[in-house]
Amino acid sequence: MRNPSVLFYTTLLLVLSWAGAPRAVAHAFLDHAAPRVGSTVTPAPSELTLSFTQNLEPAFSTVEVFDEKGAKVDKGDVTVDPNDGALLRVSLNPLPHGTYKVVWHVVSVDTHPTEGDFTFQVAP
Ligand SMILES: [Cu+2]
Repeated sequence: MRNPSVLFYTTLLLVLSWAGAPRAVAHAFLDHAAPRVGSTVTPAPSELTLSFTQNLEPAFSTVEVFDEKGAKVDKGDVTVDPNDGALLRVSLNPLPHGTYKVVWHVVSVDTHPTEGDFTFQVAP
């Protein structure tokens, strides 16, 4: 009768450590973007994509792109990719050369909100 008990508690411990460890770091942080954070690109991109470290809640995840004067230059059609729940997409208006600011607010599937911003440049 002793061995099944030891097995049970060993298994319980393994399950708890497996379940607990990822949860501690389970927020949706920006993993990478296209255009890349801080990059200079040419030609102008027609779409911005943000790839996060965790799947997103589509209803509460958004991104906006602004030009140097603060005018919004994205088309407002933010979607989470149907094939990749961690990928946020938005279409961009034709962008002249200049600096653009990306501002994102997302909620991961574990309900934790994160936000951030960065810039990229379109070369002449
Ligand atoms: Cu989280």
